[in-house]
Amino acid sequence: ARAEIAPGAVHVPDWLGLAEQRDLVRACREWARAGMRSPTLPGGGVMSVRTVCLGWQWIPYRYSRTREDGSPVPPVPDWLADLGRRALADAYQQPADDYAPDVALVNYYDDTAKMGMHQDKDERSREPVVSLSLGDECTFRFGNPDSRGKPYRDITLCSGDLFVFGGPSRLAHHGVLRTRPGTAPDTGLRAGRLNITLRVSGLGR
Ligand code: MD3
Ligand code: FE
Repeated sequence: ARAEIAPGAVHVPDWLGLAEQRDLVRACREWARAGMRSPTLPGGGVMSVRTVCLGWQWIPYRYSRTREDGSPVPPVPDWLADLGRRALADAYQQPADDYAPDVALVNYYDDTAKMGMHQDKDERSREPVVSLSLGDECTFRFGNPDSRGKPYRDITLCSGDLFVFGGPSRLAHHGVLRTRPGTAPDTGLRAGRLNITLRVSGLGR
Protein backbone atom coordinates (compact mmCIF):
# COMPACT_ATOMS: atom_id res chain seq x y z
CA ALA A 1 0.00 0.00 0.00
CA ARG A 2 0.95 3.61 -0.66
CA ALA A 3 3.09 5.20 2.07
CA GLU A 4 3.91 8.89 2.46
CA ILE A 5 7.45 8.84 3.85
CA ALA A 6 7.67 12.63 4.09
CA PRO A 7 5.73 15.50 2.51
CA GLY A 8 5.93 14.89 -1.26
CA ALA A 9 7.79 11.56 -0.89
CA VAL A 10 5.50 8.64 -1.67
CA HIS A 11 6.47 4.96 -1.79
CA VAL A 12 4.17 2.56 -3.64
CA PRO A 13 5.47 -1.00 -3.14
CA ASP A 14 4.87 -3.48 -5.96
CA TRP A 15 3.43 -0.83 -8.29
CA LEU A 16 4.52 -2.67 -11.43
CA GLY A 17 3.24 -6.16 -12.12
CA LEU A 18 5.75 -8.84 -13.02
CA ALA A 19 4.90 -8.63 -16.73
CA GLU A 20 5.54 -4.87 -16.75
CA GLN A 21 8.78 -5.38 -14.82
CA ARG A 22 9.91 -7.85 -17.48
CA ASP A 23 8.99 -5.41 -20.27
CA LEU A 24 10.99 -2.64 -18.59
CA VAL A 25 14.01 -4.91 -18.09
CA ARG A 26 13.86 -5.74 -21.80
CA ALA A 27 13.67 -2.01 -22.67
CA CYS A 28 16.65 -1.25 -20.41
CA ARG A 29 18.61 -3.99 -22.16
CA GLU A 30 17.91 -2.28 -25.52
CA TRP A 31 18.97 1.15 -24.21
CA ALA A 32 22.08 -0.43 -22.69
CA ARG A 33 23.21 -1.72 -26.09
CA ALA A 34 24.72 1.73 -26.64
CA GLY A 35 26.85 0.98 -23.56
CA MET A 36 26.43 1.74 -19.88
CA ARG A 37 29.19 3.83 -18.37
CA SER A 38 30.28 4.61 -14.83
CA PRO A 39 30.34 8.40 -14.55
CA THR A 40 33.65 9.98 -13.50
CA LEU A 41 33.29 12.67 -10.85
CA PRO A 42 35.13 16.01 -11.10
CA GLY A 43 37.43 14.90 -8.24
CA GLY A 44 38.52 11.85 -10.26
CA GLY A 45 36.45 9.22 -8.50
CA VAL A 46 34.47 6.76 -10.58
CA MET A 47 30.91 5.94 -9.58
CA SER A 48 30.21 2.26 -8.97
CA VAL A 49 26.85 2.36 -10.77
CA ARG A 50 26.67 2.14 -14.55
CA THR A 51 24.31 4.49 -16.32
CA VAL A 52 22.63 5.03 -19.65
CA CYS A 53 20.69 8.26 -20.24
CA LEU A 54 17.68 9.11 -22.40
CA GLY A 55 16.67 12.64 -23.38
CA TRP A 56 19.68 14.42 -21.94
CA GLN A 57 23.06 12.98 -20.93
CA TRP A 58 23.89 13.51 -17.27
CA ILE A 59 27.57 14.31 -16.87
CA PRO A 60 28.49 15.07 -13.24
CA TYR A 61 27.12 17.68 -12.49
CA ARG A 62 25.29 18.95 -15.58
CA TYR A 63 23.16 17.83 -18.50
CA SER A 64 24.47 17.63 -22.06
CA ARG A 65 22.75 17.23 -25.44
CA THR A 66 25.35 14.69 -26.51
CA ARG A 67 27.22 11.77 -25.00
CA GLU A 68 30.89 11.98 -24.11
CA ASP A 69 31.72 10.35 -27.48
CA GLY A 70 29.63 12.94 -29.34
CA SER A 71 26.78 10.56 -30.20
CA PRO A 72 23.21 11.81 -29.81
CA VAL A 73 21.13 10.87 -26.78
CA PRO A 74 17.96 8.95 -27.71
CA PRO A 75 14.70 10.60 -26.62
CA VAL A 76 12.50 9.49 -23.75
CA PRO A 77 9.89 7.36 -25.56
CA ASP A 78 6.27 8.51 -25.29
CA TRP A 79 5.27 5.25 -23.58
CA LEU A 80 7.80 5.90 -20.82
CA ALA A 81 6.61 9.48 -20.27
CA ASP A 82 3.05 8.06 -20.12
CA LEU A 83 4.19 5.59 -17.48
CA GLY A 84 5.66 8.54 -15.55
CA ARG A 85 2.32 10.37 -15.64
CA ARG A 86 0.49 7.26 -14.40
CA ALA A 87 3.09 6.87 -11.66
CA LEU A 88 2.72 10.45 -10.48
CA ALA A 89 -1.08 10.28 -10.60
CA ASP A 90 -1.12 7.07 -8.52
CA ALA A 91 1.42 8.36 -6.00
CA TYR A 92 -0.20 11.76 -5.47
CA GLN A 93 -3.77 10.60 -6.17
CA GLN A 94 -4.43 13.44 -8.57
CA PRO A 95 -4.18 13.85 -12.35
CA ALA A 96 -0.67 14.46 -13.69
CA ASP A 97 -1.45 15.20 -17.33
CA ASP A 98 1.01 18.10 -17.46
CA TYR A 99 4.00 16.09 -16.21
CA ALA A 100 6.42 15.89 -19.14
CA PRO A 101 9.63 14.08 -18.16
CA ASP A 102 12.34 14.70 -20.79
CA VAL A 103 15.14 12.82 -19.00
CA ALA A 104 15.43 9.20 -17.93
CA LEU A 105 18.51 7.93 -16.09
CA VAL A 106 18.86 4.16 -16.04
CA ASN A 107 21.26 3.03 -13.30
CA TYR A 108 22.60 -0.51 -13.02
CA TYR A 109 23.94 -1.79 -9.70
CA ASP A 110 26.04 -4.93 -9.62
CA ASP A 111 26.40 -6.76 -6.29
CA THR A 112 28.95 -4.27 -4.96
CA ALA A 113 27.62 -0.97 -6.32
CA LYS A 114 26.17 1.76 -4.13
CA MET A 115 25.42 5.45 -4.36
CA GLY A 116 26.56 7.97 -1.78
CA MET A 117 24.24 10.53 -0.24
CA HIS A 118 23.53 13.35 -2.69
CA GLN A 119 20.91 15.79 -3.90
CA ASP A 120 19.54 15.86 -7.45
CA LYS A 121 19.78 19.54 -8.25
CA ASP A 122 21.20 19.64 -11.76
CA GLU A 123 17.70 19.99 -13.20
CA ARG A 124 16.47 23.51 -13.84
CA SER A 125 12.96 22.43 -12.84
CA ARG A 126 11.67 21.31 -9.44
CA GLU A 127 9.05 18.97 -10.91
CA PRO A 128 8.92 15.60 -9.13
CA VAL A 129 11.31 12.71 -9.82
CA VAL A 130 9.72 9.32 -10.50
CA SER A 131 11.83 6.28 -9.54
CA LEU A 132 11.16 2.67 -10.60
CA SER A 133 13.17 -0.24 -9.19
CA LEU A 134 13.81 -3.59 -10.91
CA GLY A 135 15.75 -6.70 -9.92
CA ASP A 136 17.46 -7.12 -6.57
CA GLU A 137 16.27 -5.25 -3.49
CA CYS A 138 18.32 -2.41 -2.09
CA THR A 139 18.54 -0.42 1.09
CA PHE A 140 17.71 3.14 0.15
CA ARG A 141 18.46 6.03 2.53
CA PHE A 142 16.08 8.95 2.37
CA GLY A 143 17.39 11.97 4.20
CA ASN A 144 16.66 15.66 4.51
CA PRO A 145 17.30 18.71 2.30
CA ASP A 146 19.78 20.36 4.68
CA SER A 147 22.57 17.82 5.21
CA ARG A 148 23.76 14.36 4.25
CA GLY A 149 23.37 13.29 7.85
CA LYS A 150 20.48 12.67 10.20
CA PRO A 151 17.56 12.65 10.18
CA TYR A 152 17.16 9.93 7.56
CA ARG A 153 15.13 6.78 7.05
CA ASP A 154 16.34 3.52 5.57
CA ILE A 155 13.81 1.90 3.27
CA THR A 156 13.93 -1.35 1.30
CA LEU A 157 13.17 -0.84 -2.39
CA CYS A 158 12.05 -4.01 -4.17
CA SER A 159 11.53 -4.92 -7.80
CA GLY A 160 8.38 -3.21 -9.04
CA ASP A 161 8.39 -0.47 -6.40
CA LEU A 162 7.55 3.12 -7.31
CA PHE A 163 8.90 6.09 -5.41
CA VAL A 164 8.02 9.69 -6.19
CA PHE A 165 9.96 12.65 -4.81
CA GLY A 166 8.40 16.07 -5.17
CA GLY A 167 7.48 19.18 -3.27
CA PRO A 168 9.52 19.63 -0.07
CA SER A 169 11.23 16.24 -0.70
CA ARG A 170 12.55 17.13 -4.15
CA LEU A 171 15.88 18.31 -2.75
CA ALA A 172 16.22 15.70 -0.01
CA HIS A 173 19.59 13.96 0.22
CA HIS A 174 19.38 10.27 -0.69
CA GLY A 175 21.55 7.29 -1.55
CA VAL A 176 21.73 3.54 -1.99
CA LEU A 177 23.60 1.76 0.82
CA ARG A 178 23.66 -1.73 -0.68
CA THR A 179 21.79 -4.21 -2.80
CA ARG A 180 20.83 -7.74 -1.74
CA PRO A 181 22.03 -10.26 -4.31
CA GLY A 182 19.59 -13.04 -5.11
CA THR A 183 16.44 -11.25 -3.92
CA ALA A 184 14.93 -10.47 -7.34
CA PRO A 185 11.82 -12.10 -8.76
CA ASP A 186 12.18 -13.54 -12.26
CA THR A 187 12.30 -10.32 -14.26
CA GLY A 188 14.77 -11.59 -16.83
CA LEU A 189 17.57 -9.60 -15.19
CA ARG A 190 20.32 -12.12 -14.53
CA ALA A 191 21.81 -10.26 -11.58
CA GLY A 192 21.89 -6.88 -9.92
CA ARG A 193 19.46 -4.00 -9.71
CA LEU A 194 18.14 -1.46 -12.20
CA ASN A 195 16.67 1.90 -11.29
CA ILE A 196 14.94 4.21 -13.75
CA THR A 197 14.42 7.83 -12.73
CA LEU A 198 12.23 10.15 -14.78
CA ARG A 199 12.89 13.86 -14.47
CA VAL A 200 11.99 17.21 -16.01
CA SER A 201 15.22 18.91 -17.07
CA GLY A 202 13.77 22.39 -17.40
CA LEU A 203 16.34 22.94 -20.14
CA GLY A 204 13.91 23.27 -23.05
CA ARG A 205 14.47 21.44 -26.29
C1 MD3 B 1 15.03 11.77 -3.77
N1 MD3 B 1 19.21 6.97 -7.96
O1 MD3 B 1 19.81 8.51 -10.09
S1 MD3 B 1 16.34 6.32 -6.77
C2 MD3 B 1 19.84 9.06 -8.97
O2 MD3 B 1 18.27 3.84 -6.93
C3 MD3 B 1 19.55 8.25 -7.77
O3 MD3 B 1 19.52 4.49 -8.56
C4 MD3 B 1 19.02 6.06 -6.89
O4 MD3 B 1 19.63 8.73 -6.70
C5 MD3 B 1 18.91 4.69 -7.50
O5 MD3 B 1 20.06 10.25 -8.79
C6 MD3 B 1 17.91 6.39 -6.00
C7 MD3 B 1 15.45 7.27 -5.61
C8 MD3 B 1 15.55 8.76 -5.80
C9 MD3 B 1 15.77 9.33 -7.03
C10 MD3 B 1 15.74 10.70 -7.19
C11 MD3 B 1 15.50 11.53 -6.10
C12 MD3 B 1 15.34 9.57 -4.72
C13 MD3 B 1 15.30 10.96 -4.86
C14 MD3 B 1 15.42 12.94 -6.23
C15 MD3 B 1 15.13 13.71 -5.15
C16 MD3 B 1 14.95 13.14 -3.91
FE1 FE C 1 19.66 10.89 -6.91
